[in-house]
Amino acid sequence: MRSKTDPGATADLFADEALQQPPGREQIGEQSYVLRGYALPWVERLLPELRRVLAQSPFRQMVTPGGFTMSAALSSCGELGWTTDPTGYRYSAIDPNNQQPWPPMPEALRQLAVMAAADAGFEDFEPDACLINRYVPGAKMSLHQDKNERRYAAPVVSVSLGLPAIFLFGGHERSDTAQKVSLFHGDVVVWGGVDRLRFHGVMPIKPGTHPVMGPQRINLTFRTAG
Ligand code: MD3
Ligand code: FE
Repeated sequence: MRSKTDPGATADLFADEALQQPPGREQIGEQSYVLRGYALPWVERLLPELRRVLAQSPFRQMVTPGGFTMSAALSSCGELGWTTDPTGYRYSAIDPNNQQPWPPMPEALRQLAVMAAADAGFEDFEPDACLINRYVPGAKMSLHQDKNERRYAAPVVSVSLGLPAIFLFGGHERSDTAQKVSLFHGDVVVWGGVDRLRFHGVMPIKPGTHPVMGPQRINLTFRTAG
């Protein structure tokens, strides 16, 4: 080990960091990483599972407590799913559309999320909720914080499928300028630690048709909500 007084220490610090960042991993925050193309080898296994989940709990457009219909449509799988009603947003074990539990989280989805979290430095991720957002061209998600999860120590893992999106990654205040990060089919992003409560959103999806997913973007976000 070198000491801080070693004149080579600074250069080597950067060299070590470079070695810890395999190509394809981009750091976008202190504890946030884009894993480019990470989900690509999983897509063929994910899509039939996703189809099963959506047959049981189809996409629906939610109305915010303020009365606005969200442009992204939403479903969930796992022990907990995301719902809105006139009293507010919350996680629920029951899908209000059919009064049944949400579909179980398919094992392939869970494994992908746990592996991605570990590769980004978050061991022992135990997701109990997977939110599934569907964006058609023009759909967006305004800047917001995700604050309804019980514990913020756990990271959030997101998987992007289909049309590209420009992700907005802001700061801890709504007014902080947001950096723009392009997300493509197969990209996985892991957010955790000090970045967990940063404002974020998605710019309106540009018109197009993805060769595998068609004219849409689907985003899976895995969380420990309960
Ligand atoms: C960053 N979804 O569902 S990825 C959401 O692409 C959501 O569908 C976006 O924001 C999408 O809430 C963005 C997921 C994401 C989720 C939670 C985060 C990014 C995050 C929490 C902190 C920082
Ligand atoms: Fe969010």
